Amino acid sequence: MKEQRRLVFAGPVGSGKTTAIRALSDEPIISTEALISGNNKDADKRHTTVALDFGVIHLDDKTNLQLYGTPGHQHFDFMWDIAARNSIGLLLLLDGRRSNLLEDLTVFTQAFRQLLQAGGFAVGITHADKVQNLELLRGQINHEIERLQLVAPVLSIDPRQRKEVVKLIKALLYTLDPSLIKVS
Ligand SMILES: Nc1nc2c(ncn2[C@@H]2O[C@H](COP(=O)(O)OP(=O)(O)OP(=O)(O)O)[C@@H](O)[C@H]2O)c(=O)[nH]1
Ligand SMILES: [Mg+2]
Repeated sequence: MKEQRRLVFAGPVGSGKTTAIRALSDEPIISTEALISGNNKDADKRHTTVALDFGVIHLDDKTNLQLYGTPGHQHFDFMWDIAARNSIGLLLLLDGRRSNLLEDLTVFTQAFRQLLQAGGFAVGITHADKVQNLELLRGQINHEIERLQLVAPVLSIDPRQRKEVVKLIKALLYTLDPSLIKVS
């Protein structure tokens, strides 16, 4: 039986968690998406995760990296704890378009604080193509991470591009266990 390692993707609605897992997974993902009702400002975004997304990367003959995507809606935050159980790290995707992005950082790091005490942590800025001053934003995030007494690499990534998400995963694994960096 293969050894299973688990990584959790978290972040606000529309930050690209499901998109990232879809881009990464070596097998078709299992997702629990529901149609968003009412007026939706983002024309591309018609579905939202209501339970969990599940994908997998076959690292080698002996190890699988399981990818758990959580719902962005705080309404479903009980799933955050379930996903965090037995995980080795948190990939937090922050939507660069959001004016309250730093608040998101606080909310999610607080919610996943137990995982962060023992596990790895990396932050991806998504929708970076729509951010005017990316370096300024990255600086603010780094500053806030320091203020929260946390340590994390911060990279801007496009979750639709597998290579970019892999970069973020590698950054997380590097801080945790460099022997796991077999994902390509
Ligand atoms: N242009 C652009 N589009 C992006 C980027 N990141 C994500 N998207 C798009 O934004 C949408 C994100 O949707 P999801 O992947 O469903 O987001 P999610 O984080 O799973 O959202 P919830 O499940 O509702 O919490 C998709 O349509 C992506 O194609 C980016 O960096 N640039
Ligand atoms: Mg989703």
